[in-house]
Amino acid sequence: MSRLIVISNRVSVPTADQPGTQGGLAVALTAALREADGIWFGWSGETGETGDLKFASYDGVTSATIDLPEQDVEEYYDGYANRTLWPLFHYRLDLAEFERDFQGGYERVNRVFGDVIGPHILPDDLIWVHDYHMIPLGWVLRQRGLTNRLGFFLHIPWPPTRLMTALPQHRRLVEALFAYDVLGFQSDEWLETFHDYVVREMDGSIGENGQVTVGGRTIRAIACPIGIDAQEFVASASSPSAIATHGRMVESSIGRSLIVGVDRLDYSKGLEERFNGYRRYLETRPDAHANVYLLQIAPPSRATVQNYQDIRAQLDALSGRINGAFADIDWVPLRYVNQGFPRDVLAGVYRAARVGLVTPLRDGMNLVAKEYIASQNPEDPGVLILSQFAGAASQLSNALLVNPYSPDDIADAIERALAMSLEERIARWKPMFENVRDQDVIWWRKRFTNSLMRV
Ligand code: ADQ
Repeated sequence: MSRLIVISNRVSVPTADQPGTQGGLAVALTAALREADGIWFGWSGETGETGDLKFASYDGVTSATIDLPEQDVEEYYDGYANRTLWPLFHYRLDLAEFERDFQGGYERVNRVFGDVIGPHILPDDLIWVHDYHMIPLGWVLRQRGLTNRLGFFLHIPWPPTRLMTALPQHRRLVEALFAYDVLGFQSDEWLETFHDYVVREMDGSIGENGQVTVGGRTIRAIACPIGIDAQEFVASASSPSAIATHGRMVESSIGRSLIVGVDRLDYSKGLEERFNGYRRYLETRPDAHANVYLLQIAPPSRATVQNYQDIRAQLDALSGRINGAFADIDWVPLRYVNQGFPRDVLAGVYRAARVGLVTPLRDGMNLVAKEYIASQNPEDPGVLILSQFAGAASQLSNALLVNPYSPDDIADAIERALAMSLEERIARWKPMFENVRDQDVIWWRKRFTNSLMRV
């Protein structure tokens, strides 16, 4: 059996310090790494001289990390990954910064990764590279003479061609993808926009079975939507901690319906637009005031990047204005919490919420939507309101799909969700639950690695 090698910006295997699971991706990949005697490579998250790889093994899983010098972190991670590619791939050309130093740092770090990882690869290893931080790594490994089967999965959207061409040297970046044998995208939509680029900008062609040919090179590009660890979420939702959280939520809401949002604090998640939609709901339905409240959980992320500081300040101000305008002596319409919670607590919150409000402006997939569905009580499920621009919308088409840019759309959907009969709630929830359960994170991992093994 071939070993599995996973490479991503950060490594999230359990360690002796943090033995608990680290999220769905870690669950899916660590199980595979354990079975296939694999290694997960990545950046340690620390700044310092690069030095040698630091290997660690815990519970049958090996990880190997390097530190990165401060300049690399600034140019590669804060710079090209978070200030160039992330906004551009989320259709935010207005926020994207194009600096040669960023691109230089990005390519340099990818070369460093290739240099330090290359010697640890055996000829038969399957190599699976993750996400926009590491696009050129496959190319670097090929330059080092590796002939292994190489796969790449993009967790975020693929942007429309006309946006992509705003990136200086965009073709160089996309050409590097042709070093891989299999490319995975979250949805058909992102796969199609990738095809469009290949045809328009590279004079390539799209064949059967996902084959994409440019020049003399043919690779496979597939849609492979990521799932959650559904079993674990279902179990979490009835764990003692979830039940205690559920009780706390119900008690504190004194008969009011809870609407919940859970997101990393990021401009792609549409939080400002969501707050504006909720405000529209409150403005236009004064009778409903005493019956609802919105709990928005949003732990800060990427706090060293200015745009993230800006969005945080805007949301602080907006949440204050909404509460200032509508709160009563015994009611606060918006509870806005900037902290992370353990999984079972989140599951309890999801279960207590009559409405899950998931309205990103663009999202590769969006796992919160799936977690909300997995956590519901089958006898009395809540309603998912989901952005039509999330990758998850193609699988969760029984949600109330909304245009997240429209405050009226969001306000109407909230009204409809709160008024929905039990019969309709069950009829919508059931097929979504089956999808989340069947196309879970293990299904996703197998779909990708099977495709790679067939190369
Ligand atoms: P993200 O942009 O981080 O992921 P998402 O898919 O929603 O977005 O995943 C967020 C995860 O963080 C969820 O598992 C959620 O439970 C967790 N989380 C959020 N807030 C939390 C809190 N307060 N406390 C604890 N946990 C919290 C990127 C892409 C997505 C894609 C994923 C996976 O942007 O589109 O779905 O990768 O491929």
